[in-house]
Amino acid sequence: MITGFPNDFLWGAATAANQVEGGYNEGGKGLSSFDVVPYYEPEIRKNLKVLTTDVTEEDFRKNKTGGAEGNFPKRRGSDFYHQYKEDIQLFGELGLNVYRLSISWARIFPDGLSDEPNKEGLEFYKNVFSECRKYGMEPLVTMSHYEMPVDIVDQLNGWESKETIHHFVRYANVILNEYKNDVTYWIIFNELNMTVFSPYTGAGILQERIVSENIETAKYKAIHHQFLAAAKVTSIARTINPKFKIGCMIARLENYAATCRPEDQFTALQDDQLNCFFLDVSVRGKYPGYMTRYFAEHDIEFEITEEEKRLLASNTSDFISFSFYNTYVAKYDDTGTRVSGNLVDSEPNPYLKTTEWNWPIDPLGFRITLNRLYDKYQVPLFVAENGLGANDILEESGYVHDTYRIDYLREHVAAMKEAVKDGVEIFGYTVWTAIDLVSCGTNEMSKRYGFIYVDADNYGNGSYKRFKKDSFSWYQKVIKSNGEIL
Ligand code: BGP
Repeated sequence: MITGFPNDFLWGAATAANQVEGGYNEGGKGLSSFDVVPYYEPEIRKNLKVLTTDVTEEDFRKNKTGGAEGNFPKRRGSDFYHQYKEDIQLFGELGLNVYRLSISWARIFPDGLSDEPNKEGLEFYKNVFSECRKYGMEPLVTMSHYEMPVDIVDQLNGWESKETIHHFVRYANVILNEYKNDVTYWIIFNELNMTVFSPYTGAGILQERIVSENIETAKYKAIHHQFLAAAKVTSIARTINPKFKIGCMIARLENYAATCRPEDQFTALQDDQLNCFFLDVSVRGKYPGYMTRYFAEHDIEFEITEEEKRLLASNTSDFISFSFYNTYVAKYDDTGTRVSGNLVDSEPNPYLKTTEWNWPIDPLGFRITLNRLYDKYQVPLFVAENGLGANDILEESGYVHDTYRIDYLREHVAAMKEAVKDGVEIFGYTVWTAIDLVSCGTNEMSKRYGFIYVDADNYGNGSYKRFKKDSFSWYQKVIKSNGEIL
C-alpha cells in the first residue's frame, strides 16, 4: 500500500495576475477586463443587477477609459509588480517547490489585437521565472486567469466571437516560445466552467452586447471557442517543447444529493455532468451525449464542424487541474435558504460548518472528489487551488494568528494524503494563496487567503508591507516533511 506523498510531490501556492500584480498601467500594459470592475460596498452589493464579478455595459464603457472615478482594487493588487523579488524570496523561505501564477494577456499584448508583443511585459515574467529558479521553484503558469485585454471585450465581446481564438493563440504562441526553457507546466484556462455562472469573468461577455440568439447560446459558444483555442494551443505547445505538460482546469463543484429520493439523486447526477462536461471535452476529446440533449432542451445552438471535432480529439490535456473550496447540495425542488460557494450557491449542508464568507468546509468531500475524478479520467491530478478566505487581523506586534487557516489546510492535506493512499495519482497541490491578494468574487482585500499578510485595505490604504502569518511556518514544516508533519 502507498503510505504517503511521492518524493517528487510538488508543494506550492498560487496567485493570479489580475489579483496580485497591480501596476495596471505600467510597463506598457493595456487595461484588462478586471481592471474595469469596481469594488462595491457590501450594502450596494446586495442590490446589484449584475454579479460582483461582472460589469454592466454602462460601467464598462465608463471605466475602460482608464481615468474612471471610483475604487478599482484589482488595479493595485498587492503590488507584486514592484515587490516580486522580495515576494518570491519569501516563497523560497516558505519552501515552495511550485509557484502557480498567471500571465496577464494585456501585459504581453496591450490591446490584444495587434501583432507585436510588448517587450517590457515579456521581460517582466522572464525576471519572475528567473527569481523562481533561484529558489528551486517550478513555475506553473496559467495563460488566462479570468482576464483579457479590454479591447477584446470591446471589439469582439470576448470569447463570444470566433475571432478571439486567433488572438489568443497568437498570445499563447509567443509565451510558449519565449518561456520554453523556463516553464514546464501550463494551464490554459482558469476554471473553464465559470463562464456558465459569470460570463464576463470567464469569457469577457457583456450580456447587453451578445449577438447570439440568447445568453445560454452565447455562453456555450464562448466555451466552445475556448475548447478550440485550448486544442490549438496544445498542438502548438507539443511542437515547441515535447516536455511541456499541458493541463485543463475546472472549479470542481462536488455535490451531494439532498436525500435518497431518486429525483434528488438524479439532480445530483445532472449537476455533476454539467461540471464534468468540461473535462469530458478536454480529456476525452469529444462532446458527451448528455450535452447534445441539454443543448436541445435549452435552445442552445451553435455549429461544431467535423474538422473541429478532429482538432478536439487529437489534442487532449495531459493532466486535470481543479480548484476545490467546498461541496454543494443538489435538490430536485430547490427553493430553500442558501449558503455561498465559489461563485455558485446551494442549500446548506447541516453536517458542515461554514467559513466567515459562508462557504461550507468539507475535507472529506475533497477526498471524494479526488477519488471520483481519478476513477473517471485516469490522468494525473493537480490541485490548483484550495484554501480559506478570512478576515485576518494584523496585531501590533506584527503577528497574524490564523489558526483557523491552519486547521482548514491541515484537514484538507490529510484528506489528500488519504486519497493518495486510495491510489489516486496527484502530483501537486497549490494553496490559494501564496500571499494576500484582491478577492476574485468580491474585489475585497479583506478576504484574505495568503500565508503572507499584505498591509492594505479595500481602499488601497496601508503600507503594503509583508508579514508572515502563523500558517507560514506551519506550511513550511508540512513541505519539509513531505506532508508527514501536519
Ligand atoms: C477561484 C479563482 C481565484 C480565487 C478563488 C477564491 O474561483 O480562480 O481567482 O480568487 O476562486 O475566490 P474569492 O476570491 O472570490 O474568494
